[in-house]
Amino acid sequence: MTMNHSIDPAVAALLPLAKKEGIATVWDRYKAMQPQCGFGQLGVCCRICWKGPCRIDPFGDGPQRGICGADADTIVARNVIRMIASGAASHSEHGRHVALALLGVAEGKLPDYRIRDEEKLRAVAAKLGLETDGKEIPAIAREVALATLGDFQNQDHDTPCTWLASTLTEKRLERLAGLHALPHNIDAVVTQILARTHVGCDADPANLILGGVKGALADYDGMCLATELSDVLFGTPRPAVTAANLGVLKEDAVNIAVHGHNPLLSEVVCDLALLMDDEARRAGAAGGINIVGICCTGNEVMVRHGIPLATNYLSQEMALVTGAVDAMVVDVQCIMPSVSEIGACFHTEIITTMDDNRIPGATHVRFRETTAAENAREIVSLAIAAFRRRNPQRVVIPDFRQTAVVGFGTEAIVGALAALNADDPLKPLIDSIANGSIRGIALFAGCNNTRTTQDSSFVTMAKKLARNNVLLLATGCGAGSFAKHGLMTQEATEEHAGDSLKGVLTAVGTAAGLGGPLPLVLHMGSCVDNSRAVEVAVAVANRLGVDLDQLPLVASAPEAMSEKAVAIGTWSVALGIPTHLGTMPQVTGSPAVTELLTETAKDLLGGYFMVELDPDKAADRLLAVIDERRQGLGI
Ligand code: XCC
Repeated sequence: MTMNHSIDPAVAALLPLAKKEGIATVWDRYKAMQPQCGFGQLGVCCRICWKGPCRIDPFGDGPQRGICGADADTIVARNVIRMIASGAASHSEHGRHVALALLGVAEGKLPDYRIRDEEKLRAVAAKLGLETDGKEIPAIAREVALATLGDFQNQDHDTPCTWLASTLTEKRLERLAGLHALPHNIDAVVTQILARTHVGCDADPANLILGGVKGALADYDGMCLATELSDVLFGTPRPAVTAANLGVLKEDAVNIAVHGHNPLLSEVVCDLALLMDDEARRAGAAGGINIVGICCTGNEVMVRHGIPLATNYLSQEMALVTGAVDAMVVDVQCIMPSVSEIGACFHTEIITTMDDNRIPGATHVRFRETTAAENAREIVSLAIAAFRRRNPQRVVIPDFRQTAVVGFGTEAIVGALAALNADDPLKPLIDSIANGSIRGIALFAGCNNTRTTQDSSFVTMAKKLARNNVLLLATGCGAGSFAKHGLMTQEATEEHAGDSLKGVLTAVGTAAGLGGPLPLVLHMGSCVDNSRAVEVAVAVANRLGVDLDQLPLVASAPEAMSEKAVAIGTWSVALGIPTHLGTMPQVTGSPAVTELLTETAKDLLGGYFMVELDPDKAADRLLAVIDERRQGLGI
């Protein structure tokens, strides 16, 4: 394996240090894992019952059926939709947590939280079809929370989830209803996937995949409500200038890395850090407390409050290798269990906070919304105490940080466009697409994966697409990649955008008071914030009177890794969006499932998966798809 681990210069700077200290990283473990199981890679290994494990011989000489009789198509389909169920469960559990918090705030039970964006609350209520006239904020919040929780409780199969039904185009809803793919209840749909994939149940690959599509749409519903209600509680993203990469750690400050996904924890830690800054200074930290983000928690606080991003998924361990992180505070999802072992090599407190997400060796502070400030105070105190134990001789902060202009949620994008046309903000965007100044739109999402060189495909594809005048949106660890590599700057627009795209970004950015163009890639937020991109697309589609599968819009997850990414990719396809994967999905052991996802989906849904591991070729394929869509629209 001669592949480079990462194009991130901070990673390159720290890997030799990790080696010298005898610290194993994700890349060492990846190497030790080679060769990886070929059956697993093809998706043909079944571990669903204890007669197994069974695996299908991909070459046809050995068994073609598992002990129960399931063939490769059944096994692959079951495996992939179980991944979707887990992804949907993860996003939606996060969403439920936020919805319950909103209810608690509305009922005056959570003194450490408040509604920070009343305008957004009213907008959300209107979107859900709730009457708000003459009602006080707590009453509206309560109704919104209850309507949202209905998406976890509704037992009427013919009534689709509220958020889904109020955020997609009519045509899309009809199409999905025709396929019986509209979820009525997030929890029920996740449960149904687990039930139908139990030994001896659904064996029809097409039927299973359709069940997976429904699960993926439940995932969309869960992330949509998580995003929108988080805005209500914590503020809607606004453009802000901040920075990314490990150079945002400070030698003279108590460095607290917030890592995971759910803003309910990180927001209160940020609040408490402000209040406890003096305490940190008294402990000898002249720079006070420095909060930095990792993964999607990092993206959440970055787009809302301009908190710098330390790094994205694959290099989370590197943050610890700097010896400068005093506490890594984690909640849920994408936290490598290895962090506690690496933290123990230093003075770093690894603090878990959620009772159902613990890591051996970490300190557990039981986080409750009812006692949030008290819990956050304990967390920050642990960080300050750890700072006192920090060994300055072991601190190596690589001097890499890039400016990042972030915070482009739907409201911010529409707000910027309104500077050009206050009466009809979407018009400048639509005109630019119609006249070809913007050739198309690409949403970059998804993770990092050891199977590719970290960040490399993101950067290669984005530069090529931008040169070809494609407007770029990003979320999750994809957004982290762009932020770390300086592509969320005005300079990047000057350097990499094609002439007509540059013209549009400059006109909008200048009118919006940015004193120059919008950044080359617009940071929309965390993974749950992919729903923001859908919101923009739906607004454009409605305005044009077309459906989503007619727009020159594509999505790409060049380094997809997690079950959540499988769920997101699948709803992206279900919404009609051609969706590129830059890592090989574990489905190719079934020609039937592969065909369903890459070909049949096109007829049924308008969207489909495209797999291309070479980023340069992937960009070409996306451009071709964009042009095909433009032709279809006659533009
Ligand atoms: Fe996790 Fe969201 Fe993937 Fe990053 S992008 S590795 S899921 S943190 Ni969501």
